[in-house]
Amino acid sequence: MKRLSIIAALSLTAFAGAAMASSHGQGGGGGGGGGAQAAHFFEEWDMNEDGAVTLADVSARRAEIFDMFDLNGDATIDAAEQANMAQTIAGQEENNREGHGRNGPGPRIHAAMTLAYNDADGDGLITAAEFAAAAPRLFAEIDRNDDGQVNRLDFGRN
Ligand SMILES: [Ca+2]
Ligand SMILES: [Ca+2]
Ligand SMILES: [Ca+2]
Repeated sequence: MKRLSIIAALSLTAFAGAAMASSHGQGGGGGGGGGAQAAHFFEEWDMNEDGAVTLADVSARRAEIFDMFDLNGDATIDAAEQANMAQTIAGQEENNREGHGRNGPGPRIHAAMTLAYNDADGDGLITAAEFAAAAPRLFAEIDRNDDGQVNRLDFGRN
């Protein structure tokens, strides 16, 4: 299971790299990347592949992400593991700035992986329980039209 998640993360990185390469050198040709960006989002977050991302999908995917970054498997993401996570996110953000991902939920999803977002008891550690508890908050942020699912209607300019 953990192995699968890591492979998924690696393929995500590869995808971002390819997107960066293909858009490199173009100015800010707005709008064009929306379709690919949405497809990528669903590929990663629509866990039961029914065409919509629900709170259940987000919770399931975040549980996988937690396991992926909990390198020593102690159900806590400690400072060292947070540093690794921050580095991974920074790399993805950099790719997104190159032309895809600006209008989608990516930045919010990344923000929701930080210590500040998840550390409810302020002890500097992100426990599995804290990470799970933050999922509904993230979901409410990315479900812009508040219909209980994130779909293409929730992608857009603002
Ligand atoms: Ca789904
Ligand atoms: Ca850990
Ligand atoms: Ca904590």
